[in-house]
Amino acid sequence: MAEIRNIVILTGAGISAESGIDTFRAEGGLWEQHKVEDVATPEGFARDPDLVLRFYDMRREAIQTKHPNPAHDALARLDQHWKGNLLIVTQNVDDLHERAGAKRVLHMHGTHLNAWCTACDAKNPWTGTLADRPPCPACGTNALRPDVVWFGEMPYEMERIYAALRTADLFVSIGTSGAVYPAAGFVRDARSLGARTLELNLERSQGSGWFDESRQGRASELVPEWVD
Ligand code: BJW
Repeated sequence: MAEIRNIVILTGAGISAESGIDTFRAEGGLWEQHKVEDVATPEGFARDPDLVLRFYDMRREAIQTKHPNPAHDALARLDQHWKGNLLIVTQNVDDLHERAGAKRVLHMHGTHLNAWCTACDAKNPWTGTLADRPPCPACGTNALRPDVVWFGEMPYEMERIYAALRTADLFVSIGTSGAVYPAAGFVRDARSLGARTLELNLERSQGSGWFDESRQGRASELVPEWVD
């Protein structure tokens, strides 16, 4: 990687699959057991907040019992040693990149570790449940929701992400199906701006044709192989 200085890495549910966290679109994945429009849209939340809060309580509880796998560990090593610019843009709401030791991480779809108060806009660190309708620690109103990005909502930190994509020499996509925009479009953006593009995924993603190179396999094997 001699000529490479600026790296953007996009991660998705596939990187955490071997830690035991369910992906969304696989057979037996979350969207097979739950209707996406019921649990991952603002309209679904307005219709049945209890259902949505229970869904996220269940996910938050599960994530807290899981641990980083060799793919997270490898990216953390890269983050610690890479002297150039590096940004790990994760679509995941889990904190396994951080728990592995990575620092340069951005959660574009939010985090299960915050509760967002829609009354006062406070983002409160959160490890407990939300379905029991606790009050917001900042304003006392019962208007907490998970701090995650649902369909139809604007993903976080888009300006920072596009700024990093503009100067990227290398864009690497790991464990994502390429089904959800705007993340699915990053490969085209990065490539049209001159970056080399690499995909590491169990299978070819929907946008696989846009990558200069696509390697298929388990993240716990492919990512350490690529990093070390
Ligand atoms: C392994 C593995 C192993 C398994 N090793 N690999 C065109 C342009 C722009 C927007 C749109 C558009 N068309 C439609 C839209 C709107 C919409 C959208 O994309 N809809 C699609 C269904 C078409 N997008 C939005 O609404 C977004 N907002 C938006 O666009 O705002 C306007 C805007 C426009 C332009 C610029 C900027 C903004 C918001 C999307 C929010 C998504 N939210 C969710 C829920 C988050 C909270 C939560 O966790 O519950 O995010 S949905 C869900 O999907 C979650 C994920 O982050 C996301 C992506 O899923 P991911 O990670 O790819 O998982 P899977 O399961 O799909 O794939 C896993 C992959 O891993 C598979 O390929 C496996 O093979 C692989 N794998 N095991 C390696 N061991």
